[in-house]
Amino acid sequence: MRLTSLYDALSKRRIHGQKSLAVLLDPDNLDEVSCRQLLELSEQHTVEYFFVGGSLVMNSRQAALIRFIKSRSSIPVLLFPSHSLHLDDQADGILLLSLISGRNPDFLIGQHVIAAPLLRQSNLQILPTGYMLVDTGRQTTASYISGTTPLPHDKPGIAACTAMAGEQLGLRLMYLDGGSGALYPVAPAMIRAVRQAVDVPLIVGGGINTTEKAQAALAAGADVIVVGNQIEKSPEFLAEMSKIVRSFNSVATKTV
Ligand code: 1GP
Repeated sequence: MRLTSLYDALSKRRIHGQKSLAVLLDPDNLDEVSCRQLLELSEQHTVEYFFVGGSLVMNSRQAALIRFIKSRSSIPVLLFPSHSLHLDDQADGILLLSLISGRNPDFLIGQHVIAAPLLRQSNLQILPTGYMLVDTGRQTTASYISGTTPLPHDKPGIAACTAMAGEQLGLRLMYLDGGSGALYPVAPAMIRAVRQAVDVPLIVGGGINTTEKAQAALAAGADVIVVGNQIEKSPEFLAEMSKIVRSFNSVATKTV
């Protein structure tokens, strides 16, 4: 499988210490009016990626949502699927998630087998991602639906070894996720441990709902922070998040 331009860009940003902001758009929670507002804000304030998906996706709005984004924005859309049915060729790429924190074969490899021929036919750029759910205070939809136990919040060593194994198996991104609406975000100590354990770009999300939490995740070594809920609740939070990422990047540029 050839590595893709989206992956190359992420890798280069990581090498140059450039952080990125990803906004999670959940088709279950977004109507056209709020989506339009978010797209306008994303044009005014830099956003590197839109992640589209959610743990359930109960409605059939995903295709319409992606069409809407693609008609109004050039920001890359990455699918963030919860199962093999959530493919959509209108997106630019897919975070092909293997749930390596869990021991459910269906989410480690099973869904991927079902999706493989469809993915091969599609134009989607594939980003093989080690997906790690972390316990962040309450059971999330993702851990419930996947039937997996998340990584203990205060065991950075387990997360580091899990990421290391994922990298050794050939996964090209790691995603530490507290799950949408997590009571508290992934601990900086865990982000730091994973950052030190692997070379691949590191995505961190779940429960990032203040500038301090975003700052802490970036300082600990996240290359991409993902924000969903808080931006859905207060769209202007997108501007604050973008500002924090830009301030990290301007320091990184000066020190290169
Ligand atoms: C969840 O990482 C994402 O998979 C985003 O979480 O909605 O809590 O920002 P929030």
